Amino acid sequence: TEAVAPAVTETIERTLILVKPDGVRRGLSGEILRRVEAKGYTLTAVNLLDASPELLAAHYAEHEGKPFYQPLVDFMLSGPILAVVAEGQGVIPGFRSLAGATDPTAAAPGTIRGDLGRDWGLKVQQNLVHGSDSAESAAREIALWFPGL
Ligand code: IDP
Repeated sequence: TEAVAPAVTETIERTLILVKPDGVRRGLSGEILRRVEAKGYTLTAVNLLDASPELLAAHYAEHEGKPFYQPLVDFMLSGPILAVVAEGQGVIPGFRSLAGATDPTAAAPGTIRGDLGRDWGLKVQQNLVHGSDSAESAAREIALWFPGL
């Protein structure tokens, strides 16, 4: 009888990363993706696009009605966004950790927001990046930004 290798089912974890318009405008896309790759994650899809209001409404549905919602959507419409799917073990919390705290003024040095960001906006935190916050969000957001993937 042949030895049967144990079935190692590795779940491929994926997250959606967005380099927001401030990051693209400031020429930080390469630096941000460099940090993601240097951590050991793999980029599996990238797309530079001008997001539509409909896409942003779906993406930020959970924030609808909050005071920063409309300024946030307007900011995300202000220029191209680099949408990226990154893959790797623990990539969802791992990228959140690389990104740092939502408020770039408070974000720790060593993080993307802490090293490269500061609060450029009056009504919205222009904090360079978005990263999915859970497996459910990642699946939902990847389907929105990369239909067909
Ligand atoms: P996250 O991007 O760190 O996950 P969320 O709470 O999901 O933060 O908020 C989405 C985005 O909305 C933030 O990245 C930031 O750009 C903006 N935002 C969140 N909270 C505030 C706020 O209190 N004032 C202004 N902008 C905010």
